[in-house]
Amino acid sequence: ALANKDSKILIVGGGGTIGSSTALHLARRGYTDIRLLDVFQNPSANSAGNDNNKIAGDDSAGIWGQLGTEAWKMWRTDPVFKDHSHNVGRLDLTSKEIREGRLRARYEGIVAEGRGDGVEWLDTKEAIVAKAPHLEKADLTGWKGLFVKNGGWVAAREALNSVGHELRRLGVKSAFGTAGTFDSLIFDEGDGRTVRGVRASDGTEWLGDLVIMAAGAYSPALIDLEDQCESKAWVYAHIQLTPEEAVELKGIPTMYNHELGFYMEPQPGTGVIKFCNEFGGLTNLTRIKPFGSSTEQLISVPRYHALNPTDTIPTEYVLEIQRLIEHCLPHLKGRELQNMAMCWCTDTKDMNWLMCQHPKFDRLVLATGDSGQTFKMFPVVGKQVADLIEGKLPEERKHLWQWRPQADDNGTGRGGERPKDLSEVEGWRHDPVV
Ligand code: FSA
Repeated sequence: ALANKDSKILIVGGGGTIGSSTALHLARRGYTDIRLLDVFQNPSANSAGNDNNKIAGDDSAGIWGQLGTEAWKMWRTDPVFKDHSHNVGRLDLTSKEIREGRLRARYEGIVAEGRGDGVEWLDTKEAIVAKAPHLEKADLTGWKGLFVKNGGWVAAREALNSVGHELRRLGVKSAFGTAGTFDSLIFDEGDGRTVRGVRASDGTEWLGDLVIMAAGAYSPALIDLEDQCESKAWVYAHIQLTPEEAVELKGIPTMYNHELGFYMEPQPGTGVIKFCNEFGGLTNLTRIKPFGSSTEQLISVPRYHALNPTDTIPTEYVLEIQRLIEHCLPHLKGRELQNMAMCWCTDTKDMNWLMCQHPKFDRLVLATGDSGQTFKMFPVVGKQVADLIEGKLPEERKHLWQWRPQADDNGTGRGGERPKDLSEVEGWRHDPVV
């Protein structure tokens, strides 16, 4: 084991999804000295999880399937999570053959694992409309895909907040602001290898027996990950519905189409509906020297909305979101798009987490590499980190999430073209004139 119940544990990025889930599991297991470090307190304004909603559900096969089943069960039953999940079902649709093949393989995998009663393959417009009557008038030519019964969406910000409350109740400590902002690792005298803590950007030194780096999209900018994680922005826009419009869309299944994008039922209470187009993400390539690197590297560094509140989204994605709305909900065509923002996640090349000990620094555990998977796993992601620390993580999972600078897109990842960079797209920057 990398720690015992009395070890001092520091979690860099403790205000976000992976960090706070890790703290929750460690605290529940009786660890007594956990400290969250972050710029913002939970729920961190920099976290991609700090959002109205996220897609969730028991929708996969294999290891992700095992995790998804367990996560959805916790979303429905655990007192910290259960009020924040909405079991309206989830559609995962496409009109492209390659994607259809992958979805079909996923469906067959789930059936082969004996969980076929939780999914349905939708082959026709009628089958899709039977699940989502609001698509009755939409052109669904060629659309096929999966319906996931045990799923829907989760109120992400609320859930992050709920975990934050629970962490405080359990006595987890924290430091935010400049005292919580990572600057560098502290090592044993002159050794450069054995981690003894974290130096914050204001010079505060936090000593610890184990450091967990769970800084999400900021991870590759903070510490040299040898090109294993690339952070990218995805975007959203909101429409304010009238109460009548909101009632009409209440309880619709989460609608995801791989070419057009996705939306979930309007937010209960406010009638705000969120729309996202789907694309390969946007980088913000910047020349920096992360801790542990001897040279500057070109690294995609998040440009967080909370710190750049006048940023909106590139014009081309506004158009794509409008196309999604026009295709699926034509009665909302032309409505004002509000609160447009980019949020930042990090991808590995094979779309599996990076969750392992750092090979160059003892007592440093990495817990990052979201790859579009993590919020639905919020209740269980920290359990994997806790298992890793306790030496209980099954071999197969250890292998999947190991340090692997040699890994490449194995065909299950996003594939496609290189993502565009913020410097190549227009319409998002509205810096105040000074
Ligand atoms: O299928 C899903 O669970 C959707 S993941 C949600 C998403 O917005 C991605 O579609 C996007 O590409 C990015 O990974 C952020 O997360």
